[in-house]
Amino acid sequence: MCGIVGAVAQRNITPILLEGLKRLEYRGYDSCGVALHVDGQLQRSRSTSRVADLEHQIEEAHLKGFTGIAHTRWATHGAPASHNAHPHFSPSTDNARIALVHNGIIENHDELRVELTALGYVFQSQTDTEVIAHLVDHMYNGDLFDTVQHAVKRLTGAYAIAVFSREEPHRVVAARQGSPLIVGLGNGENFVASDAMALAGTTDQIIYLEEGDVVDLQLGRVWIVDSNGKQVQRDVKTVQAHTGAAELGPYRHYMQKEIFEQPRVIGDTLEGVTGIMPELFGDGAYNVFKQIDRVLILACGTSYYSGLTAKYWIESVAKIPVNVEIASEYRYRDSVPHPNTLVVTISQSGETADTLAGLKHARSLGMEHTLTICNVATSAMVRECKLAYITRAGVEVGVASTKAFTTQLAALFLLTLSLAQVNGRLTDAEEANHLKAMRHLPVAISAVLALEPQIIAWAEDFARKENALFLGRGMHYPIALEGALKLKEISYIHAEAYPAGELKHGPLALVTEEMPVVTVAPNDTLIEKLKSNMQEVRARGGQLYVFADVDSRITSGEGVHVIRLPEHYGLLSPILHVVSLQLLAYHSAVARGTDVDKPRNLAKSVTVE
Ligand code: HGA
Repeated sequence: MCGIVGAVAQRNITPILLEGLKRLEYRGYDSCGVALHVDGQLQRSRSTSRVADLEHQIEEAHLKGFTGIAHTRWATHGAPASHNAHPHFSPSTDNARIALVHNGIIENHDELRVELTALGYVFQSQTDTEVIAHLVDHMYNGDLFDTVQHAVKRLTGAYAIAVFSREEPHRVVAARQGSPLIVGLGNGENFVASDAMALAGTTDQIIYLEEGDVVDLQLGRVWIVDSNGKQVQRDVKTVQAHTGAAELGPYRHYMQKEIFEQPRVIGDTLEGVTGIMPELFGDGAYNVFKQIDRVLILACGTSYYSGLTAKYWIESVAKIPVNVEIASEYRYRDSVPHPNTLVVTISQSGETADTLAGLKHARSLGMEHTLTICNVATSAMVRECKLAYITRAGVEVGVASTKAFTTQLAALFLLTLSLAQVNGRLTDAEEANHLKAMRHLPVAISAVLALEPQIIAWAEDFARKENALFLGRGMHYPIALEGALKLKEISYIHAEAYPAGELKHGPLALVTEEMPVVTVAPNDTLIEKLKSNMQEVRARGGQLYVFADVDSRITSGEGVHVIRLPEHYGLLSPILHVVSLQLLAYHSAVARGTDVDKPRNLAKSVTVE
């Protein structure tokens, strides 16, 4: 969350900074801003609207410069207001010497604020970031690189920062600890950014900074020191970053486009998989899979639900016990580690701060067998894990994850089969059947997408509700959880999901005629139990909205609305059922007129705790 771009060049850099911000907007969109070195002064423009508005302001003000920094914010400390937008200036707005942008949280900001206030600094914002700007100004000794190296020693918490000084017009200094930051190398110009995508089209020569690094960017030189102040060489990688999202085409929102891309991206994710083998996850996977006797999955949000689905798969097919943990909880709790654990992290961006910290924590407990399911091959998560499967969902713009989720499920199903094979639990015939089913997934998903008109009709009803319940059983319980999450994050309708058997233990008290109850009803071994749970809802007047499989013998009637999925899909059924729930959430949000691709208070990539 929060996106940073900075540049030192011999040409006007505002187009580069603005383009970078547009590509980083997925990280946060509460506010944005740019600061430039202009004729010996620091000048800044900030907006609480989108980057397009900032661009307009900058054009109007004819703001141009050769050195500068820019930021798109997801507020942690202080409201998303103009005075809290980055860049922050020090010592004051009128007499600025230092400009600074930050991604992360400074945990000792209160005590630093007290100290700096006593020194005469006047704070203009409620952010934790502003303390860094004043601290750098206070410690400034004419050499910004040296100053920042000393200043960051006073910070606790997480940061990626980029800073420049009025007094050193051709220099930007940046540092990272706990938040991502890359350097882009140009010809007589250099750049810094939160990710390589921000610089696509400007440079593909990328250095991934490591924890504790401080970097000095000048026109013809990039100098990096590690946390001990020792000069270090970091590898330069040629990175073909995606240039962002393609055109919307016939779709109204990126989320809708991404839902409809699922047949293709699942096909892409499985492309080249001609047989099940551990090496799909990297060299050495066979040995790792042979050594482990349990799996620990760490993830957050939607990725956590893909992990929960995988637990059902791995335990029933590979017969290996699986524990799925919310990464932000796992990292802080006392757990019982075991060296024979395969630690699996799941993250779309590969940057999720809590999941990265969970992984680090697991390693510190002696669990060295690590594997990630990730959509970004160059991400920290992939670099940190020994094994990986890179999903090929492509760039996902909508904040509410759709195609990233289903491609994760496809990868996790491959993991299930690979573990089963190494564990002696996958016959050749079973392998062939599973592969056939996986290859058919794009067609099967397309058939679910064709249900959109019926789902739109339901969404009209949902748009008028303030609450909804989602029910599922077995491996469709995590799908119900994901459906409820989708609905709440984009339509702002309060939604909760329960395993259907839990209803009578509490949530049934909420059921009235006003309560829509979405039921995921595949034709599996639990269908009769689920039908009884549905009766319990009907008996209390609840309105059932049932996604049933074609052959599940559930019929529409008073208070029972049924949409039939075209086929029953066995173990892969969660991948089909979630698509119908994505469409329901999407169309409910559209009917309510929300900002579907950028829902309030959220961001796409969660790089703070
Ligand atoms: N703490 C800073 C930066 C927030 C951030 O990195 N969000 O992802 C602020 O609130 O401005």
